[in-house]
Amino acid sequence: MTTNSTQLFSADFSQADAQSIADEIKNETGYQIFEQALTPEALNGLLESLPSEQVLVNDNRIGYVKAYSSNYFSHTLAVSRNCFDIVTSENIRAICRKYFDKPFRISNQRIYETHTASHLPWHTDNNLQDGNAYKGKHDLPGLMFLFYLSDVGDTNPFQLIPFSQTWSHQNNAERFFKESYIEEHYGEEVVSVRAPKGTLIICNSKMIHRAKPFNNHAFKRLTLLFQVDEVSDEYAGHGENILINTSFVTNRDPEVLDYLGFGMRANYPAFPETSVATMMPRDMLALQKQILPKAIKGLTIALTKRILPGSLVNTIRKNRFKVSGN
Ligand SMILES: O=C(O)CCC(=O)C(=O)O
Ligand SMILES: [Fe+2]
Repeated sequence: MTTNSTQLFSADFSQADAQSIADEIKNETGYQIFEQALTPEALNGLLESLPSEQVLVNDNRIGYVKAYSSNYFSHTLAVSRNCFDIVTSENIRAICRKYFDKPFRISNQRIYETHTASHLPWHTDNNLQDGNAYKGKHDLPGLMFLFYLSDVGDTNPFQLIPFSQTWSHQNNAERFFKESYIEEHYGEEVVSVRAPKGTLIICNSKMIHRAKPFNNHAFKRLTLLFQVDEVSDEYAGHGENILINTSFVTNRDPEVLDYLGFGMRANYPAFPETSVATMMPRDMLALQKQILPKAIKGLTIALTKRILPGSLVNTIRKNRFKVSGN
């Protein structure tokens, strides 16, 4: 239950045995799928809690960023109570508890929209970084949780290769797998997850997966993804900076705080790295339209203050004070 007493998960997922899920992911196929694991209320609540896709400039709120064709909302736990409740839920942590033999923590989380132009090739998620840059693979146990927030059919399903967590290390020198190699050797085994929104996919982080490439500029898939990795001295600082709204942390059980990474180093910046330079021309144009009226207002005020004599500005201020009383 959340603070609003919304039932987060379907009976199917709530009642599933955490040990069996952990065993399947660790020792068997490497993944589990729960169709519509989120209840419609939880899904709608989550969608409503997301900020608008407007890019924020000199604004203290936290919103989406644009990395070329894709939109990312990288600080879900700072903004959305609904995301926080899902990510820290007892059901999710129970699976982690059974899966990990050692301490574990969230190493990243985000909501994003896939786009036809940004294709991520076959890969695993047991990655190390040096700042923003990919540095190589690690061998720590890890879990990847992915919730579809859009209905997914033949266009852009998440794809995985069952059991690939047992042999993916053979390619550890490379970040990605060659399309032709996967197609030739494992083409028949690929599982494409066509499923309604609210569906949860849990994978071993060493499993080979990708978002199936697609060619439809109008299609967008909204997804919540987070990853939980074992904590290890060898890779101290492994994980992204995570911002959290402190008012969400109503359960201060040490297990929850450790899981969120309180007091632990996190050396990676939030993904993805963006600036105005990673915006597409149409987004830059939309941004100009958004900020131009405010920029003109700000400039007019600044100019007026410069032109008018100081005594007159003070008189106007005093009169405003009298009228508004503040
Ligand atoms: O959204 C997807 O289908 C996969 C995303 C993914 O694998 C990743 O971001 O590492
Ligand atoms: Fe991935």
